[in-house]
Amino acid sequence: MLRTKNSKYTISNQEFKTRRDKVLTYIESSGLKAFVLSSGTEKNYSNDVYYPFRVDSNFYYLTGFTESEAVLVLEPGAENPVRLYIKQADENMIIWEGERATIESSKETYGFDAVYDIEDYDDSLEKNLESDNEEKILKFIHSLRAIKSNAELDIMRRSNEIAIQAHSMLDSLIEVGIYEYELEAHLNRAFRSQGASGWAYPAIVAAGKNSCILHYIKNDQIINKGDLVLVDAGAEFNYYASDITRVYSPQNLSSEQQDIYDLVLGCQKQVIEKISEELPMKDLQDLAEKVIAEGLKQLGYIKDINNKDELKKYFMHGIGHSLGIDVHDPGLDRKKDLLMENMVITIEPGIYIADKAIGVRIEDNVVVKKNGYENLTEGLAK
Ligand SMILES: [Mn+2]
Repeated sequence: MLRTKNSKYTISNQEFKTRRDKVLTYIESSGLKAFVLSSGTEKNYSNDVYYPFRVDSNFYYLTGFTESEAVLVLEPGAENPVRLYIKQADENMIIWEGERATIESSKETYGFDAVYDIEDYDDSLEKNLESDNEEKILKFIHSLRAIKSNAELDIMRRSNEIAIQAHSMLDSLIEVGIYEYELEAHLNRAFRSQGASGWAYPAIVAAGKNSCILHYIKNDQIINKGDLVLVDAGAEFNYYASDITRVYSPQNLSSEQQDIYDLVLGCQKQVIEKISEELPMKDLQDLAEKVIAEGLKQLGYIKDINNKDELKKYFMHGIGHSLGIDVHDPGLDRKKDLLMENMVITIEPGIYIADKAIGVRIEDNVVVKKNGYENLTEGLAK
């Protein structure tokens, strides 16, 4: 039943083609020559073991092709403007690793103008391209990636559903004496068993003082009585990330913990309510900083609500970021860009009081709409 459900979340070959056409038009109208992009190479883990391959995000966005050591060339003036070079499997590779795409299958499936073996790739074109121009084209691709299509939004809704289901069981699993990695193991099992490829980023399961380490991923400590446990974990489903943070505890919160929790949650709700097309992303940051500064002053943690240095000791990161094929998706400059319809952003205020081992961050994934928003993480209690 689950497999049937997941199989309807796909991006059509026509959509991938439309994206390439937009980039071809951009290259041509900007007077540039061509764009060359690699799908990436297998990365060594140790000795003869390799990490599972994950295709380059821009390459995936333009092709839907997910194998390693392929090269895409977009060259508007050429006889074949869209060319793909792929590494085909020889007999020995088929025995050890299985089939790979072939020239025939790739031409048929993806609609490129021409597909060749990577052995026939000649890098003289690539060598003559100016890196500044390639940067410009990349920036254009990022601007496309920032605005999600309906098909992408469907996939991101599903990615959130999977992560919500994974998080929603943590309340009943958490108890004093278990280890952080036990919750991590549950999350990874829940992602994979629902058809996600796995995590979108290594899960942060941070108990007690670890909750104040922003990118804590060791996850090897015991959960003690009185600990808050900050869990920042999302799935990657069909190449799209979810990115959700909740705070759990094996018992009721102390009044000190509760005060901080309520402040972060109140802030998050206010920020989300403000989301709408054409609002500068920076306004959301300013609002979050204002609400948290006022709250921290009331609770006696800071003296001056206008002193940014004082505030930064407790709230030192951005209110959110673009989300998509990458968990920190490109294409949205948080300092100067306006929110646009169908951008997907995270809203994740946090307060970290290291000497009291209180770290609270609450993070939802939200689609920007013309006059408001759609919260993809609505289904998860907070
Ligand atoms: Mn995030």
